[in-house]
Amino acid sequence: MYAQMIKTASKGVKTREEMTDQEREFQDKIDNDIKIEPRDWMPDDYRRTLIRQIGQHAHSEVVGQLPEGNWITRAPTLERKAILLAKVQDEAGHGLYLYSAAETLGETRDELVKLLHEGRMKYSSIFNYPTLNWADIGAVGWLVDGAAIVNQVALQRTSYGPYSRAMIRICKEESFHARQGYHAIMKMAFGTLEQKKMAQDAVNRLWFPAIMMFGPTDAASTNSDQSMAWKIKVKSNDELRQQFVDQTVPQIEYLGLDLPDPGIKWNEERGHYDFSDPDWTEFFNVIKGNGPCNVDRLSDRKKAWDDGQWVRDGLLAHAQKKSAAKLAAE
Ligand code: BYC
Repeated sequence: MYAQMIKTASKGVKTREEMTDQEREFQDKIDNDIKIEPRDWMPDDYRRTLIRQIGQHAHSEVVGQLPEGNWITRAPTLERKAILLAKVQDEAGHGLYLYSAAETLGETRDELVKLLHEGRMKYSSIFNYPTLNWADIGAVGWLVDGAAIVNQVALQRTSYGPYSRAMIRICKEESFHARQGYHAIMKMAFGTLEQKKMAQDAVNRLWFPAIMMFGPTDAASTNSDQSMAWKIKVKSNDELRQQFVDQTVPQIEYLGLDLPDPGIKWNEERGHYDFSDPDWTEFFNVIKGNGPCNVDRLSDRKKAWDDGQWVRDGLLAHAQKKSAAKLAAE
């Protein structure tokens, strides 16, 4: 269904006068913070935007397993290995909650996965960067999951019931993820000189990709106006990015690391840290499929999907056999 509905930018937000009676009634529910549930009437564009965002979010959780999964066998201790294994498994669970939320909108998981594999749906830009060493794994947990939490805490209040409820559960697990990442990077930052250098290098490389996770600037964001009017998004890309910078800079300072951006400076007047813009040309290039790892990530996902076909076939055959036996017994 979504494949037929795909389009890139949302149109301008309708004024109340331009809305039909049904659309006005829908907007009133949103304005009064009444959650929209699967069987409720909703505008086609609301449904499409949700399928796009939730589908993209689900894909990010699943593709996001790759850069970390790659390090499970090379974790430095048994304890770190067990923690990383649990975290990476959680991400698969997050993907499942989110694909299920998208299914309540009438879109199947198989169709969304197909669109991902055909390069017709996106996933978070951050997972197109490599994890070169163990310090990167700490930095991913701390910065990437940290950025994800900032975004997802806000999304707990999103207007679509199943998405909001999935977020509440995901946020609980996500905070463990960020803490384990900070703990791992802390060990390195307070470790030997060589370990500290590795931690610094990881932060330097991952800082800008992490702040790009919040999407383009509000001025360049094509979907924000409508998504905020429908409270699919409750905070803007720039607001969330600022919140992340404000909470993370003191953590970098606590670690005794250098700030990864010379533009980071406390602004007394604004009550926030100033920071430099990431390279937006790089961002748009990465989301178009030209980042350092896009090709590998997609081919790894396709291989995993194809290799798992026999498991899906087996489960389906078992379920069909069970329901046939149940019918025969009735
Ligand atoms: N990467 O109009 P905008 C995790 C696209 S997983 C790629 O502002 P929107 C984890 C955007 O789709 C956490 N594309 O968009 C997992 C749009 O293009 P289309 C993942 C991006 O949707 C495993 C265009 O740029 N979190 O943490 O209003 C291990 C214009 O943007 C990105 C979520 O998915 C990006 N970063 O706002 C470890 C959160 N940013 O679709 C960790 C849910 C923008 O029109 N999603 N684009 O062709 C959201 O909150 C919103 O979708 C965004 C973007 C804030 C990301």
